[in-house]
Order: sequence, then structure tokens, then C-alpha cells
Amino acid sequence: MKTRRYKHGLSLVEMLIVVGLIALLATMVIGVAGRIDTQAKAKSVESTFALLEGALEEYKEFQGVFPEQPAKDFADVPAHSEYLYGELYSIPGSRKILEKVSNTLIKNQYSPAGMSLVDSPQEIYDAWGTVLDYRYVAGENYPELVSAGPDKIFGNGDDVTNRSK
Ligand SMILES: [Ca+2]
Ligand SMILES: [Ca+2]
Repeated sequence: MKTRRYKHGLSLVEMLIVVGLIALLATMVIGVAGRIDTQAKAKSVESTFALLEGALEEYKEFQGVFPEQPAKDFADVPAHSEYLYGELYSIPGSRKILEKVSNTLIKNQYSPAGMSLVDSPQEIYDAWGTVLDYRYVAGENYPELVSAGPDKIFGNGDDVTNRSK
């Protein structure tokens, strides 16, 4: 059965409605996918922190103190991360746990002034690709690990720390 409607296809209004619905659905799918991605990355940060905390406890067991890194601004985060990695790597019990951190999160992209990259320790990164900060002043209860969060900028609301629970 042929009708005029079939011959001429959809009317303009119908086309606009269809296009609008497709756009709406696409936006919803992208939104949900983005949320799932953010949750997965946040989970990854959490498990990295859990491993690093385990490694830090092993370190303290062996050395009597946590590695000290008193700078609390975010001026030199790669150096703090490199320091943490180097310290944890130096104690066998800590190194064992450190080696459980996903290889994709351990990179060597930074070296201190005057030192070649290959000679410098690796750094530890979060799932968004930003280097992790580490802080600890003697006398404090527990070291702090900080991820810059989804926006990759330190010092604002979406940062993730191991103290935020
Ligand atoms: Ca390095
Ligand atoms: Ca942030």
C-alpha cells in the first residue's frame, strides 16, 4: 500500500523531532559514560592510595618514621612524588607493595634540575595522568596523599586525598 507520506518520506517537523531525539539520547549516553569513567578513575585512585598506605606502613615498620616531606603547597609536586617513590623503593617490604601499583601509573617524566631523567626515580601518577602529591611532617598522625582529581589542578574541590574518608 503506497501513500503520499511514504513517497515523500518524513515531513520536516518529523525529521526535526527525530534529529532532536537522537541528539538527546546521544547527550544522555555521553553523560552516563562520563560518569562511569570518573567513577572508575576515582576507584583507581583509591586503590593506589591503599597500596601506597600499605607500603608507607611497611616503611615505618622498618625505619621507625614515615618519609618526611614537609612542603604543603603544590609548588613541586613531581619532586614530592619522586621522593616518595624513591623512599618506598629503598625498603624491600615497601617495594614489594609499591610494585603492585599498576605500571601505567608509574612513569618517569620528571627529573630535578641538573639530573638526567634516567638517573632520577620514577613518579606515581593518578588515573587522570597527573602526578600524585605526598606530604608528611614529623609528629603528624599519618602521611597525606593527594590527587588533583578530574580537573588535573591541585588545590580545589575535586582533589582526592587519602584523608577524605
Ligand atoms: Ca623522575
Ligand atoms: Ca582538582
